[in-house]
Amino acid sequence: MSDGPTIFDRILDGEIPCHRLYEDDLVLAFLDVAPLSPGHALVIPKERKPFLHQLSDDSAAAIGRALPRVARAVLAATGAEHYNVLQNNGAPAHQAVFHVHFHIIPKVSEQGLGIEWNAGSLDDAETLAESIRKHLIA
Ligand code: DGP
Repeated sequence: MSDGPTIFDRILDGEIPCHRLYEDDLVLAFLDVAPLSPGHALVIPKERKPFLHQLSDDSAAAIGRALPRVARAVLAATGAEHYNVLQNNGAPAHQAVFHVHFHIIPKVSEQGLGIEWNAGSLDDAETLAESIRKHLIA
């Protein structure tokens, strides 16, 4: 991961064009340049952080407000009824652009996100839950 500006920084700065869908003080949404299905959109904070857990509460709240709005518009425009929201953090987790972004990906028959879901079992869950609770900051 380089520390330089990402492609999304350059979109935010107006250096690179995008198909803009929504914008407010804290959020921008635009069409993904390599869509998995028609209407595949990206919703990004204007705050320049690579990972979700680094976002300020204000950016996180703004993203939370924008996501359902953009999803409703994508569904209405494409006629899709189903969709996935995907948010990758880290190269091993398939993140390619190191600026927080949420994908809204309509699922239309075979088009959209394919998921391999290798479910495990819930072992010693309360120990783990207790550890996570201890790390949560109110
Ligand atoms: P991810 O693997 O979650 O980091 O996905 C990055 C997405 O960003 C990928 O679906 C393609 C999209 N993308 C990369 N470069 C550009 C660009 O220049 N413009 C737009 N609109 N999308 C881009």
